[in-house]
Amino acid sequence: MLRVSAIVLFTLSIIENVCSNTCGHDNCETAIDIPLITKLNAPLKAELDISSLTLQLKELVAKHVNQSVSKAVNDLVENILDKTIQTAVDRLQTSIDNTLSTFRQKIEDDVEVKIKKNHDLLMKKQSISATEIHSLTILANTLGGEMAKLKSEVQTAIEKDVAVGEKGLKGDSGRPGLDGANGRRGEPGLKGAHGIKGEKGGQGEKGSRGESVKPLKCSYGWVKFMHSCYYFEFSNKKTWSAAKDDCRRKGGFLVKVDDAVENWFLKSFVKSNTKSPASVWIGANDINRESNFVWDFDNSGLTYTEWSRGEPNNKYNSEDCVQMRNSVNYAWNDSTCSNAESFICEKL
Ligand SMILES: [Ca+2]
Ligand SMILES: [Ca+2]
Ligand SMILES: [Ca+2]
Repeated sequence: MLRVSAIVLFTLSIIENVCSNTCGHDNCETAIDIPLITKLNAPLKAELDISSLTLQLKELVAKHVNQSVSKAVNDLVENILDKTIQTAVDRLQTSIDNTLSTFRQKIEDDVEVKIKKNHDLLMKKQSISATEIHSLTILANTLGGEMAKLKSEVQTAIEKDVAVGEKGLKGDSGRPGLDGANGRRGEPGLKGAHGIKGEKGGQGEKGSRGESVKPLKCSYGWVKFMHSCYYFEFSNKKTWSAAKDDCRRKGGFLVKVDDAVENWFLKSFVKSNTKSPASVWIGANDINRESNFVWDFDNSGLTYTEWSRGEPNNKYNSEDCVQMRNSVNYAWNDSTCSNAESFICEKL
């Protein structure tokens, strides 16, 4: 607007100068009335381009109007756009908040359910461990169920054990041979009393039999069967060597399977466990000399075995430790000592 005013004033000054130079007092009767310039007494001269001036003024006014209208329209559009965008942003934010809230709630619910589930599992596991040991101890001591099927095998093994004991006593003298017969009676009397009576005979040899009937108590976590306590480690799998060390730390040794009865008991216990380990280390190994299997406990050879079919095969020339394997009904297999497996400790 200031610019327009300046142009008009400038134009007026030009016109006034022109008129003052060309129009005398008598010649100014023909002066025209120029719009926007009311007191201009200028003659109509070709040099004064009024139409051009008017056109310029119109253009200026039109330009100004256009700018104003354009700005107003732009402001209006921007305002509408701002409101529209803000509304959209608000809706989006609300939607995101709702989604996040729902998602967070779902995660919290899931976590709570999982925590409860883990807790239940833990309680169940603890419950299983206690009841399991109890029931299996009863199973072992009563020799029920499967024991009936293996009764003849048990009897044969027991007789074999007794026979071996008698031979040892006979070594002393002829007379002790008779005493050896007494030893047979002592065997069913594992309950204790008969063994002690044997000592009254005054013979040192019989004293050793007294030891065999010492009442055996097993520590917590150990399972008693016959003359040994057993610790079944199914949770912490270890290499054969680490398992051996762990058994020694516990005051025992990696189990030595002396006969079919002990083998049957160990297999029955492992099979009845809910974890059903894929394999379980026992103390037999041929680490020192290939194919010469011995028990780690006393370095004695294997008098009883239950090798699985085709075993021991020393596969890849790297199998020196013996395990019971689930896939073959826990029959024995030589395997790689560095594998981490469950294992069984024995304590006398
Ligand atoms: Ca044993
Ligand atoms: Ca081997
Ligand atoms: Ca093998």
